[in-house]
Amino acid sequence: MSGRTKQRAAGNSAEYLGISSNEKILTECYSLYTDRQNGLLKIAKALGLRLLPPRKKITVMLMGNHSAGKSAFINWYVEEHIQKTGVAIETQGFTFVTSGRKRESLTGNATLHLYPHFQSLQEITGVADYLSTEISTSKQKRFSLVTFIDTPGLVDGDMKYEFDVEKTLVWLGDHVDLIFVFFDPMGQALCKRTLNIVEKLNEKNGEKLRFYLSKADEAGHESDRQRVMMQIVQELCKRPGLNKCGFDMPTIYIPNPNKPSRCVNQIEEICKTIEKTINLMVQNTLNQLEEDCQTITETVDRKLIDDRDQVIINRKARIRHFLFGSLGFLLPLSFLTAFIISCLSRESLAAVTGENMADNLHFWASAVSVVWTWLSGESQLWAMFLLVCFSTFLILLSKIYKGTDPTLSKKERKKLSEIQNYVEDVMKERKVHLYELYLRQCVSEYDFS
Ligand SMILES: Nc1nc2c(ncn2[C@@H]2O[C@H](COP(=O)(O)OP(=O)(O)O)[C@@H](O)[C@H]2O)c(=O)[nH]1
Ligand SMILES: [Mg+2]
Repeated sequence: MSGRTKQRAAGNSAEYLGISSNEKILTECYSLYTDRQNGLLKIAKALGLRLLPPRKKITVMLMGNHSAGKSAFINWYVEEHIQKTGVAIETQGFTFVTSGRKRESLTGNATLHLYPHFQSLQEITGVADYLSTEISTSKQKRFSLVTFIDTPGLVDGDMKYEFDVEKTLVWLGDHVDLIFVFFDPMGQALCKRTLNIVEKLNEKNGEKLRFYLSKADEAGHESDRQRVMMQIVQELCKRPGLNKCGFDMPTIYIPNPNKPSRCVNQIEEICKTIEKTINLMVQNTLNQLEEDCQTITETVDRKLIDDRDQVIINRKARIRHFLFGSLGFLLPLSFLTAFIISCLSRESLAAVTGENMADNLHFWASAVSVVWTWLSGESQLWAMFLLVCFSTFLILLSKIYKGTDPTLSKKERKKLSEIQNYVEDVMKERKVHLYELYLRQCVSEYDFS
């Protein structure tokens, strides 16, 4: 193998590794969460936690003037003619272009089923009838990890939509990973509507925005292109919300073998931006997995500690309940017995309880009756009243300690410990494996680039 071929083969294997690694990591992460038996979502739900499953793809929204080349770019990236293109053909609604097992076109409601979190978009702007999805089996570039949203071309003037296009685009801006704004060198480049929306998007999602001068091969000579670009940048800078200047605006065009152009084509920059965002998502997904495992372990720890504390509280409460309760009953009972015993002769008592016991009981009974005779008639009534009150108070006190909070059964504690062990051992091992896979891919990308 020649040096060059070897290099290409290595590059291809890195490429292959890149695709399969990121895809593999995301798919495995997804199944770690959604597994029906031991998935993190199921575990978390049982613990009263709410976790979200990781995403499997990034979402890229394309916006810009009518005929700026948005649909043509998607077709180029996917390497399949999915979206209709043409100056006269207007993309009326929002089309999600995503990869799947079968070539299919879905309507608005099916799209909302596929992307349930867009349901609130429908509630805000009533856009459902203008949503659609194109599923393609293409595996070109990084398409298996990207969903594109093709948006209606914007034009100034009276063009009326049945739904609020601006609101929809701004709402989507919050929910996508990247926003590509295409400016074409033709007349429409400085459409006010586009600039207004870009300004609004920049308020909250400035870091997602990327600007491109599309159809650069149609911009004439280099000097014309520079002039168009200057004009666009100046127009952008005029907007108070966008006054950051120093706009980076790669020039791109769809390569056409029948119409070679000498113009510099930076379309690969877009691919690199997509690639970087995918890598970032993979990293975030792995970090989130780590964080979620940690949350689960900590929740189980807290539950077990709280339960141990509750067992001690319950035990103390039960002892108090028993002590106050028995004292509340025994106190009046012992005085009553003393009076009964004092009425009995010592011999008849001895016959029932034995000599020793009879002595003790008789001593107790005579002590009580001596104290009783010391009291005057009214004081005896008071003493009885106080005795009843005191024993009622003790019984009420014991009732307060009756209610104990439930604690975990032995089986439940065992189950919690099992969950913890599973998350700490099994998940950790898979997590480490996935991190390794990701790092290996990064190193190989670095090595072969
Ligand atoms: N020369 C040239 N034509 C392009 C390029 N991209 C798109 N077009 C053409 O421009 C027209 C409008 O493109 P389209 O993708 O439908 O624009 P959209 O309205 O932004 O979706 C079509 O006829 C495309 O073939 C490009 O990079 N170079
Ligand atoms: Mg279009």
